[in-house]
Amino acid sequence: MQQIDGFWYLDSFMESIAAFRSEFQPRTDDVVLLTSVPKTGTTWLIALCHSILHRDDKEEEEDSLTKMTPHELVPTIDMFYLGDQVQDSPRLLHTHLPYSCLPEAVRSSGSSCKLVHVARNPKDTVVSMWHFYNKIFESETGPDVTMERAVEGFCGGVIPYGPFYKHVVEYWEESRRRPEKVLFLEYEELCREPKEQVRRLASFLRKPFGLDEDNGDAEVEKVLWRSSLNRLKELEVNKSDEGLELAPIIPKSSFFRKGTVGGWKNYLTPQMAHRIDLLTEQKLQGTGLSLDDF
Ligand code: PAP
Repeated sequence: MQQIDGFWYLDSFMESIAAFRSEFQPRTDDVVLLTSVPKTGTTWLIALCHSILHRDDKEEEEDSLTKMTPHELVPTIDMFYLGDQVQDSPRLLHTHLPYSCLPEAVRSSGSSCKLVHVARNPKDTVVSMWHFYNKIFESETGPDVTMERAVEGFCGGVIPYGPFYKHVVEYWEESRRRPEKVLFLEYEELCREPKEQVRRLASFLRKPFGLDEDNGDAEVEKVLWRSSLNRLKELEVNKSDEGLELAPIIPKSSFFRKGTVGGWKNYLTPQMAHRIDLLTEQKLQGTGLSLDDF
């Protein structure tokens, strides 16, 4: 990895990241850029936003989630920058870049280019990351990366697009400064109160649900079901161990696992958990953000 402006990036994406940062131009009133640290809820956020924005489309278009894996429907634009994307408005794009490293045109574009960030509690994020990288680099002798090493890297800030805390806090603070531009969601809140959070997300995307119990709630439920982990992980397109077209090393199935809150308890020792908790407290002190699990 290489460190630039305080953040770590995988060598293989450096060229694409540089092109995205220097060339990308948001279109007036049409870009929604989803942002996340890896393994904090990207796939869920993509599916939710896609389902919200396309819920009035004809059935076959609406359910493109059954035909394409979420990461192919909405590619991570900094990793695979192919120039100005041909997409209908509102364009839905995703990036793992931290706020301070986004293209200047995005940061200065006011609320026409909206950003939605999803954050997750750090312990489940580490464990999810550990599973993901070990799935990609599976070896016959067991995990290549031990949990000790994963926690060490995480706490030292040396993860792709890390340090984790600096990344999350940048979006959190920007969402407080400019709530009309940046919406900050938390994985745990989405799990705890999905209907309220999805309504919040839809309003932010300028596609609010009706307030009536019959239609409004039924629509919300439908979006939640379409985007649910249980449904997505059973779809043929997502079960495949075939790689993504733009990144053949990453199996499509690797984005879907347990999706639990607090699953870290099965993997982290009390010492590891304590170390992460102390760091979380220290790094989030005074920010008003807590990133708790439950
Ligand atoms: P990415 O950043 O590489 O795209 P991302 O989607 O952020 O990965 O994270 C994957 C996690 O989200 C996995 O969590 P786990 O390892 O703790 O299980 C995955 O199971 C979970 N996930 C994927 N899709 C959904 C979904 N539709 N709803 C809830 N959680 C999901």
